[in-house]
Amino acid sequence: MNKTLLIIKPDSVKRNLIGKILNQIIDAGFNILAMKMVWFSKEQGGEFYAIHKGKDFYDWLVNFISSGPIVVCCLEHPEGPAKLREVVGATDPKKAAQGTVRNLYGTSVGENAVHASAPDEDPDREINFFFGEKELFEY
Ligand code: DAT
Ligand code: MG
Repeated sequence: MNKTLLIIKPDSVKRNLIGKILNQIIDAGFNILAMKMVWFSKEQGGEFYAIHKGKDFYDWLVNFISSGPIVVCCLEHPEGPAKLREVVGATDPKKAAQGTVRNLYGTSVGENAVHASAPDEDPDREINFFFGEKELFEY
């Protein structure tokens, strides 16, 4: 089983969408290995999104991700990060395939409901950012 990280972003938490999003993820065949609600400081948000430093949307993104509580989940699925990206849909909700999380719940390219680790951008780094090895449940 391949592990990946999902974050339910502040827009979704504020709109009470945690349950709907988790249902959709579980229905797609993911196991939840660990999960917690956290509220990032600006510093933590900036460190998590360090890969985007220098981009024109970086300051906005760091402000947004630390604007309210988020729900962070370590997930596993035989097809791992690639499968989660498929279920989540394209970054811009307007371009996200019908029925994907971002199509259903995203409202703009920035406020796009969830984060999902990119398969080629070190999902393990993102998992380790939040969870220690011993915190991950084994099914
Ligand atoms: P993804 O979240 O699909 O991996 P990304 O890694 O390119 O997308 O960007 C990270 C986040 O930054 C994305 O979820 C929302 C925000 N973002 C990306 N492009 C943006 C833009 N042009 N304007 C505002 N926010 C943007
Ligand atoms: Mg990304």
